[in-house]
Amino acid sequence: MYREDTIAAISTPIGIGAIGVIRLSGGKAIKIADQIFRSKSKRRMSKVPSHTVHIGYITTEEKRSSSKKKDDVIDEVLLTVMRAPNSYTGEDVVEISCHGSMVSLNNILSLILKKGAKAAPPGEFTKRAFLNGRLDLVQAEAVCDIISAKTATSLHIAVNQLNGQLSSRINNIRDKLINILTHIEASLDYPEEDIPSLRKDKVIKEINRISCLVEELLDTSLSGMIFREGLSVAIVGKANVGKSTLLNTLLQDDKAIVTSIAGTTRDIIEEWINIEGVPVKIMDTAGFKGARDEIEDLGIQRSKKAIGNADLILFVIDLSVPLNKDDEDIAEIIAGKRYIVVGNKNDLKGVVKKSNIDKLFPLSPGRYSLVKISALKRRGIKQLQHSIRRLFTGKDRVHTESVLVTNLRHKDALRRAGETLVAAKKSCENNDFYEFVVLELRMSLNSLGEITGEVSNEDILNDIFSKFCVGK
Ligand SMILES: Nc1nc2c(ncn2[C@@H]2O[C@H](COP(=O)(O)OP(=O)(O)OP(=O)(O)O)[C@@H](O)[C@H]2O)c(=O)[nH]1
Ligand SMILES: [Mg+2]
Repeated sequence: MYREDTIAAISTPIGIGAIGVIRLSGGKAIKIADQIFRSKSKRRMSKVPSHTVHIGYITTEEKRSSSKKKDDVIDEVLLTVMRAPNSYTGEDVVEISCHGSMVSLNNILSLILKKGAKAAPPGEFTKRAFLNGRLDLVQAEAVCDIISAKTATSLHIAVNQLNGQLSSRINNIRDKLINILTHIEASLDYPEEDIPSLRKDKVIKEINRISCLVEELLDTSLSGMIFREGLSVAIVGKANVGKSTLLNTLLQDDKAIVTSIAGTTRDIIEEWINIEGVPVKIMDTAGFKGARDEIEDLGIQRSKKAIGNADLILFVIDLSVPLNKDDEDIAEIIAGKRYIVVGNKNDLKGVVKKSNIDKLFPLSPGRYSLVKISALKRRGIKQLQHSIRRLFTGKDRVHTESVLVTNLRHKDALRRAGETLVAAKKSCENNDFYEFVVLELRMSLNSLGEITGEVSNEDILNDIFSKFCVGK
């Protein structure tokens, strides 16, 4: 069992709320509760059963003289006792729900620290849960993802991860690897024994099967990471094509100023929206236009920067006026990026033909996707949203029951596992010694073990848990 000092932290956000929660975990948690808490039922917390809640007061007890004691009540609270090992951290845990005032929370926390607890660094409770075997590393990371989930879909994927669905897929692959390793190693250790002789083609077939399982998981990582981290999408186009109108329509809010004057938007406006479950940071940018003043120049520089940083460009053109040099300039700038051409003002009489748009992209005529909309009349918006989601997460709606790799750390470890599997297969095919094959398979096994935390080191753990909030 992982034993260290007793830790404490405020687990609810800074600010005023109906209630605030302070958490304590460690060997002295319940003893400290007895020192600072007076229950209305006069029971001592060291005597109460686990998983019970008690009403009472947090008090500072000061000795005024040898006989007289003065009790200062800080707050009336509910105190929950959860004993090891059946708690979040696996240690004795006490949770104090007080009134959600920062004064009350801070005073109770200071009192607890005075009684010998240590202020918990970020993620320390979850780190202890991991070190005590209550969660594996993938599940611990899911806790962080649940807290920061941006859409219901992201939340669903993180909850599945906390339930151990990704872990069990990884463990299943590891078991298969261990099986084949045991078999090869046994034949190396006891060549004369009666172990069914190793057939090379069988080994290769099995490594292939394992490789496919790793690849299947890796294939989910693009969608997975997008559901977790979100996409950044820039709305770009020449002045007056309706970029800000499109932003407002997507937000269903009048966030950006819209006028018929070319050059209305000067600065980047950004907001998070939910597109079919994908969290999207959408950016409205200043329109490109030939003649311009100093402010417009600066705005366009910012637009170019936004193009550079975005995962996807919505290149808005106005279907009701002829394309011009500004459209050509933008097409050239975005050529190397992922983009969708958005033909706006489809409610007006159109003058722009497909062949005109093709000329904007001489290197890839017809290979772009074009969605015609009317941002003003809100037509074609659903189709545009669908096209955005499909570009990144494939043809079908993502099955949220399915397992997705959402985390760069997991993706990197899977990639390394896949590479060493390929190397192991090559060694087999080249008739290398089985010792080499074993070495490569062991490297794959280690990479997979890093994901769940079977194999870990202090640096990896510190890096992961430092991203958590204090009190989690
Ligand atoms: N008929 C029609 N008019 C539109 C549509 N979308 C925008 N407009 C009009 O086009 C004008 C310019 O719209 P904005 O949204 O400000 O255009 P913008 O691209 O943001 O312009 P800048 O910020 O100046 O670059 C406004 O008068 C809008 O009402 C549309 O789908 N149909
Ligand atoms: Mg604008």
